[in-house]
Amino acid sequence: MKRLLITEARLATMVPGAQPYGLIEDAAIAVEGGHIAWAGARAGLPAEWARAEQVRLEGRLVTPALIDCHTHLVFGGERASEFEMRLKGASYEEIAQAGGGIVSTVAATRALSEDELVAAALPRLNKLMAEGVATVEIKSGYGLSIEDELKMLRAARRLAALRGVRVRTSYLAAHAVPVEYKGRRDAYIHEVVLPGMEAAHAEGLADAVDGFCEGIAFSPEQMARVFEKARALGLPVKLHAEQLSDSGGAKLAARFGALSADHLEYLEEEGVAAMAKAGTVAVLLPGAFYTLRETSVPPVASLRRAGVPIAVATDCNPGTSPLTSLLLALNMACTLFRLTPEEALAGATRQAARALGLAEALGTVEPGKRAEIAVWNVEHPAELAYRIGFNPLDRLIVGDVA
Ligand code: DI6
Ligand code: FE
Repeated sequence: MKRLLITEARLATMVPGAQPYGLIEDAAIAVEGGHIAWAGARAGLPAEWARAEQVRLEGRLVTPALIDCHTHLVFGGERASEFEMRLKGASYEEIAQAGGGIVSTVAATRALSEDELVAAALPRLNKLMAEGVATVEIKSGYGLSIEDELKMLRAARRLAALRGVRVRTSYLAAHAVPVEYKGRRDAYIHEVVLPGMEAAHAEGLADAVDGFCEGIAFSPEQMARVFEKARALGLPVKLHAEQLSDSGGAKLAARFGALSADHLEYLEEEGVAAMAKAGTVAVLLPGAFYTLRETSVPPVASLRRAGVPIAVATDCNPGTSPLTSLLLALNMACTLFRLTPEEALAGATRQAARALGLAEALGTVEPGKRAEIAVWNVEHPAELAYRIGFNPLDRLIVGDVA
């Protein structure tokens, strides 16, 4: 098995404990067969590692590789004209009701082949990876027919092989009602969402099932039907909840033991309590908050008090968050939502891993985890959230350390 010793690192393990960021000065990380075998202060390195091949980082900061746990990276077209409409005063909901919004991206996505979708998504994926992202969640949800949803999921999976990145896919057919089902949401769920989930599962294309619980999308009762099917298939669930109003989505997600409830700008205390009890991660998406010029802030202090794990992601999508910088999302989470830089970084590492059900393998630098680390040209981990539009990544060291 290939062995590698990383030395001269300032290591932010992101393991919770006495030290902020789990920081270890003059650290060494021993890697074997793609896993971390040992990590700690160099002085304590077991003698057997003394002669392993070494990579010296000359004091650079090391963190777990970043994880973007909520994206809609695969889609066709763009929505700059909607951006212009909103600047003239139209709201997101008004545009959606007038046939714009998600369904306009559906038309553009249906028009592309799987190959074309891959090609459209690659520059966005490249941009995320250039900032230290080694795991990215990608949702369907712009196909809204069985074949087009499967096409999106296949395209997402192909990105993984093309770029050596870990992709987790979420089946999001319950994202919007397509034009051909206008006014017939229940029929859409019955005829498309549920059988499509079965087809995605049969092809091994879905790691989780997601939905959009909102007045302009699906009710908690409709989402419950979707989640029951997911449960029957053994698929974990997550939910876009309380983004534009308090619709009871977080409570529903918690009732189904969801991995995460995402957005949460309108989350109330009851939802916070339900999430805490269920261990559901709160995924905050400041890019969407910023783009929509939202004024209601997710209840960060309540989430903290209740011990709900908080993750941060880009929500990269053409409508509400045309954002391909996870570092900028961390900055926004601090400035707009008042997360601490440590919480923000945990939100894109340890807590993001949890939001994807990958906490056992990823998200911290400690023995037993996958060796997936980001090396940065900064002194202190707070700098990752502090800068705006600056990329200090030195390199990503991933997987089998080829
Ligand atoms: N909420 C969002 O912010 C994205 N999806 C969702 O349910 C927006 C998707 C879009 O507008 O294209
Ligand atoms: Fe989203």
